[in-house]
Amino acid sequence: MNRKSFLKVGALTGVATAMLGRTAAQSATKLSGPVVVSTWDAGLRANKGAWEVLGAGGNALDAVEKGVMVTENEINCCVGLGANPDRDGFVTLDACIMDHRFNCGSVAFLERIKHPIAVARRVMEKTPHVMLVGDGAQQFAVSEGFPLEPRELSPDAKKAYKKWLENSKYEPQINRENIENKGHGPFAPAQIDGEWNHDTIGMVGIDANGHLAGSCTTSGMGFKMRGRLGDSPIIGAGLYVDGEVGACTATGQGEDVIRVAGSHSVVEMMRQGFGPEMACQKVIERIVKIKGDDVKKIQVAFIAINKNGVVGAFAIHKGFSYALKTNTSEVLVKAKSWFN
Ligand code: SD4
Repeated sequence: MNRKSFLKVGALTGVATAMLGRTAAQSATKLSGPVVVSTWDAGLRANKGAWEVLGAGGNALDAVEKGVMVTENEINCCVGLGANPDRDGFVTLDACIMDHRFNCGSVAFLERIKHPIAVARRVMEKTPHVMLVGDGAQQFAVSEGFPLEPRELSPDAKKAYKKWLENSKYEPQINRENIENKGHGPFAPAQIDGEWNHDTIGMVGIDANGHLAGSCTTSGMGFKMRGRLGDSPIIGAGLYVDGEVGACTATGQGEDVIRVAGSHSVVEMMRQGFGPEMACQKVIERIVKIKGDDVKKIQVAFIAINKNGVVGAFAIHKGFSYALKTNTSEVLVKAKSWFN
């Protein structure tokens, strides 16, 4: 990010950074207009998609669905059918979506469907359930008109999988140098060619009417055990929205987000009066405490927005960034972290 962008962020998030304590959070002033925020640099492009809805006066739920679909569509990105497979060579996808009135939908272990987030929304709107998984989720998607895509790895995923097969290591392994540079990637694929694969996008936002919504979609950790689910499709872990309080989404080592009901815990911190950044920090501190020395081996990050449109984030390790878009600004922001 260039200096100009940093300055813009500074101006925009001046309110946010001031909101570290309870008292300050309670007196937060409302930002004017919609706000959307999403994880990692891919979030910049996703936010543009969301803005087609928000900028035209549309609602937050449509925006967060449309926004992350941009990332699901990016063949050489990190999320969706172009992403890394599980250790048996199959891409399996997880996603969830939630609105400001506790309506939520989720799909997990879904194969051969391009837009899991859109299926998650259909689960929310067209079934009496919150979550569908595996073959059942796929069957539902097909019955809703989603095409069954070929079971074929993208060229990047093919290459990464071949490389991974050389050692087939399934241990969270940290390359400290890389974590500092790229901020992510506890599993083996992260080490390939020194690049971290961000295999998730989480997005939370507020529309012009003050309604919050959130979405989260992922291929999960690359080379995971077949059938493994992370936090991303789990309401309360990878995503949580309370229309009266705020919204949060998570990225990183899903197992450790699930353990602390991560996104829900962050929202509860905001309910108690903490600003979004401090709320994220509090839950990261809980993970740090639980993990002991092992915390050096994992990355977790949260982004949150409160009912006033104030945004905050916090990660275990440095290098995590999030994309923020408002009426006046479009920036990538480096989050604060436990380790510096
Ligand atoms: C998972 N939380 O499946 C996801 C991974 C992730 O960027 O966030 N990757 O555990």
